[in-house]
Amino acid sequence: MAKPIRAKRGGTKRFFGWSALAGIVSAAVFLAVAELLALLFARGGSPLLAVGSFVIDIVPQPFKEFAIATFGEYDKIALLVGLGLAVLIASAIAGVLELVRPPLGAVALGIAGVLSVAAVVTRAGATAVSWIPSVAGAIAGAALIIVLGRMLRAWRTDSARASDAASGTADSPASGVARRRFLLIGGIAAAGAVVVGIGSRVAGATTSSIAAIRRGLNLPAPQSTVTVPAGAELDIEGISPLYTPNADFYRVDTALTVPSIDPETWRLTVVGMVDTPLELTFDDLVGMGLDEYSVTLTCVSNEVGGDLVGTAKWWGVPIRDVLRAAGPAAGADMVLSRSVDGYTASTPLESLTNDGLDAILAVAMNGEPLPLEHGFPVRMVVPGLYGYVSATKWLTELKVTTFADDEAYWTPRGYSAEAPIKMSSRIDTPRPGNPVAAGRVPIAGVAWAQTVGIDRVEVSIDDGDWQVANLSTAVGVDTWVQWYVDWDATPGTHYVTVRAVNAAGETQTQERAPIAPDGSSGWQRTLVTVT
Ligand SMILES: Nc1nc2c(c(=O)[nH]1)N[C@H]1C(S)=C(S)[C@@H](COP(=O)(O)O)O[C@H]1N2
Ligand SMILES: [Mo]
Repeated sequence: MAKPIRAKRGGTKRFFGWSALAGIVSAAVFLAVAELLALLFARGGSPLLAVGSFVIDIVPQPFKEFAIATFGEYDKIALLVGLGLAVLIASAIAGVLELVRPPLGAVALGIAGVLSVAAVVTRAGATAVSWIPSVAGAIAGAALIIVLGRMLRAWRTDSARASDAASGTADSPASGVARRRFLLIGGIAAAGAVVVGIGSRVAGATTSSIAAIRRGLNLPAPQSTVTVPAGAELDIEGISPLYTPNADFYRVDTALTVPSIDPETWRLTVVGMVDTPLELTFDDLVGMGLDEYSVTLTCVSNEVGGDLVGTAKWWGVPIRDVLRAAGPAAGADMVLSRSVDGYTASTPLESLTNDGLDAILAVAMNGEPLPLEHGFPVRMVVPGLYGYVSATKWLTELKVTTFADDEAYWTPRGYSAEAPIKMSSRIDTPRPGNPVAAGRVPIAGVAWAQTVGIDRVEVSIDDGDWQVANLSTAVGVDTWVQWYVDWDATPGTHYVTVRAVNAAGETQTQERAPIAPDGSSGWQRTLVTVT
């Protein structure tokens, strides 16, 4: 008769499920212990964040572009969810291994501990104690998986005995003891891990103290402010505002958590090929006198027609003044700027020392201290260069060096070491997929050619003649301009194409280029439906 064997098989399957759960609970205890210790005394020792940051640094470029294109601003959340799923699956497998081949499950958790130590100690800002949370977490997780594995095997033995005796009936009273123990210990561990882990992560992630310091920060008024001429801002529904509100300003960076920096302890060091290495405090910097600058920032990842571009009024100090005090040595041609999170950018020295170019150390954005996610307390802003080679947020060091000797974060990852912003124009309205009613319809948008200025914007409807658009009055060459044409829209579908001409008389290139290695190009052409 086959019945007892079938019953046994079914029982084994059930234990696979319990063992997978035991693995997941053990991994949760690993992470919870590590998060708690990281919160208490080893900031930056969080294995989940360190491994996440490590993954961000090593994933191939096309994958990163896919992530940004698919998840946009939520790319980091998507990464954490993906990482969480991977941890879930791996820990379930570890649990099953511990059931069938002890102590392989514990070994797997040990390996996870080694990997997270490796990720933690190689992060920028790692300290002598950063490894402790990962090691302690791995020990706790491995101990638990061994204990739960033993209890589970005891339960299985009991239940097999019982089923031999009673031919497939449920667990005997004897097996109830092992089962209850397993469920009790596992349940307590699971609940504890959830409470401690989530509590520590939330507490660790709150930057409320720095947010409060930022709110209480009183910056001196700038010595000069930007004059916005009459006619600089057009009143057209759907066009980008001249100045992008901070809350709407695009954000691009590799930081999984926003660095929390107290301006009191912030220091900027100027090192490398200089006569006099410098160290500046926040007060030193602000004490040099702030001025207001209007600059349009652009990301190299901005596709034609894309929204990774924005304009703000920045308060800051010219970088040339700081560099002059340090005295760059002959032969230097690059400044490698470094963020507290280890991110680096390579900016041509000439772009930072040139008297005609307002490269600044910025401390305020649109009249308030830099928002935390935009680089509080100090970032760079350099007109005319894509953000990844110039706009280092959470700035902490300027190293005067050469392109031959030093390499920035994105250089070995498929992007050019030097990257001036390509002139571009964008249609803000009408938008594809938003049909408009026939009649007078404004076609409007923005165009930018930082350091040179926009001379003209031209629009073509259905590949007809180029019409010259009306321009807003320019604030300056580093700020985008708004443009519009009045269109007598007739029912049907129409193509609208835009191109710009800069103040040097050059026409925006029609040639399509992808964002890597040094920025997209081509004319935006959209399909508009008129009803
Ligand atoms: N520390 C740090 N600074 C950084 C980056 C980064 O990843 N880390 N990204 C750069 C890139 S690619 C761009 S486009 C700008 C974006 O600045 P924003 O997020 O304030 O718009 O910041 C630059 N500064
Ligand atoms: Mo960027």
